[in-house]
Amino acid sequence: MTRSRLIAAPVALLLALAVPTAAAFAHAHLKTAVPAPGGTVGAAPTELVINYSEAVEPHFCTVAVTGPDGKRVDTGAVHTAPGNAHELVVPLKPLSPGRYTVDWHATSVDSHKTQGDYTFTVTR
Ligand SMILES: [Cu+2]
Repeated sequence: MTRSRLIAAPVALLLALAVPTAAAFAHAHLKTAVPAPGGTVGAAPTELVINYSEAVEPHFCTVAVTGPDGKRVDTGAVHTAPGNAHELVVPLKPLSPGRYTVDWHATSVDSHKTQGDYTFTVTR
C-alpha cells in the first residue's frame, strides 16, 4: 500500500512536467502597439492598444504606463478588444506632453507568461 503511493507521486510529477512543453511556442509576443513602441504622437491618446501574436487572458495581464513624473497614468482596467482576444486595450488618464514608459506582463490563453517594456512620447 505505502510502497505504491510512493511510486505514484513521482510518475504524476513527470507527466505534469512533460505535457506543457508541447505548447511552448504559443507565447504572446508583442506584434504592434498604438502608440507604437519608440514612437511619437501629437495628440494624447485616451487608450493604449497592444496587439499580441496569441490570444491573451486579460484577467492575468497587467500594463503599467508611467509618466515623466513617475506616476501611473493607466486606469488599471485592461480588457481585450471586442471580437479580438489578441488585442489588449489599456484605458489611460489624461496625458500631458512627455515620455511615457509601458511595462507589460501578458498571459496567453495557454497560460504562458511573457513581458516587455517600451516608451512612447506625447508632444502636445
Ligand atoms: Cu506559450
